[in-house]
Amino acid sequence: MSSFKISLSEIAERNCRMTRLSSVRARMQVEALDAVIITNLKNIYYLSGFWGTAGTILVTQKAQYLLTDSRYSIAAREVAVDFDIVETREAFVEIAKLLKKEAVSLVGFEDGVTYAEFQTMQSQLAGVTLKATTNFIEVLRQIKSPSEIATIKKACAISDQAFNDLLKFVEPGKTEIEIANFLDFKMRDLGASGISFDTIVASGKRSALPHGRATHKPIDFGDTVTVDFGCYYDHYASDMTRTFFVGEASPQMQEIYQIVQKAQQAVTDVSAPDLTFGDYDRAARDIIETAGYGQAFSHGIGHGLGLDVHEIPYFPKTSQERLVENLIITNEPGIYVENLGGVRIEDDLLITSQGVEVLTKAPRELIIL
Ligand SMILES: [Mn+2]
Repeated sequence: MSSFKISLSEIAERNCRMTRLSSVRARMQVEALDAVIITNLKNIYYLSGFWGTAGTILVTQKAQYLLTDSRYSIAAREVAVDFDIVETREAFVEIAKLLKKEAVSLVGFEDGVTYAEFQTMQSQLAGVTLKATTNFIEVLRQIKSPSEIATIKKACAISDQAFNDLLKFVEPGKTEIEIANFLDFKMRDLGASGISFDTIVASGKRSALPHGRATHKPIDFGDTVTVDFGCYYDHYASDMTRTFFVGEASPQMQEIYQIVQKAQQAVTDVSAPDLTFGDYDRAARDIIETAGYGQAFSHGIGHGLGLDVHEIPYFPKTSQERLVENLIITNEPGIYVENLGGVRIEDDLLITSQGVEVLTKAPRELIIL
């Protein structure tokens, strides 16, 4: 072992990545794969710590390789210390050689590859059998490590602060795009590397659009305003939605708000290890259906959150799968009434051994600015 200093957090990270590789090999064994090719750049980061626009990982039972081109090979050697780094612009030509050397026959690849990549693979890896895999790495990514949890908490804290600042910025006359830009800039100003998806700002009747894109429409007195936004902090996403009112809120919109808030709180309250995915959805849907707005809650209750802003798990209404510790998931019921408006409240939840920790903390009570 060399004598250069390595911090405890670096050791923890490295151990974590080695554990991930062990999990990959365990899954390879279950599926009788001799090797697996990883092309999804976020999955490459997850396994190796390497972040770039070009890279391919090959994992065999004996070794792990990271193939990238000359723009990235220095960075790759620095971070992916447990990988053999191969500098090339023809990853699959090199992979063919490595597979031949290890006498590999059945090779998994990720089904998210483009058709062009698939054709290249087929022609350059002609000597082996290729087998498509679905969510091979994403399955592992569902359970977050302590450092991933800490990073996502920072991303959530940035969103919280941006929202609190936004409440002082919004007034009649400001346009939806101005509001979106304010949030985007604020999150970057607070240390985010970017936004995790195009910021949604939907005001007035447009708030009935669950994913209304921000337009040049000015905010009017009496408008309902829904903002759905998030950032990337050190590669990890946050995702939060709040609805508020400007000037005044009609009795019906106030009623809808209270129903959504109650439904959203109910989901948080029941969240704990062992709750079925179906019951996670049901906690909100029961309340919204009983209030007569069942048809107006037209989407799922939430999704996983991590390197991607939307990742597995999702929560099909009939799923018997169960929540486990260290999942990070969203809780986002909504009610949308055409020609009136809509309300959605979304938080990011960490499932803990005891129950749940709400990572997004911006106010959820009805706000009239
Ligand atoms: Mn979401």
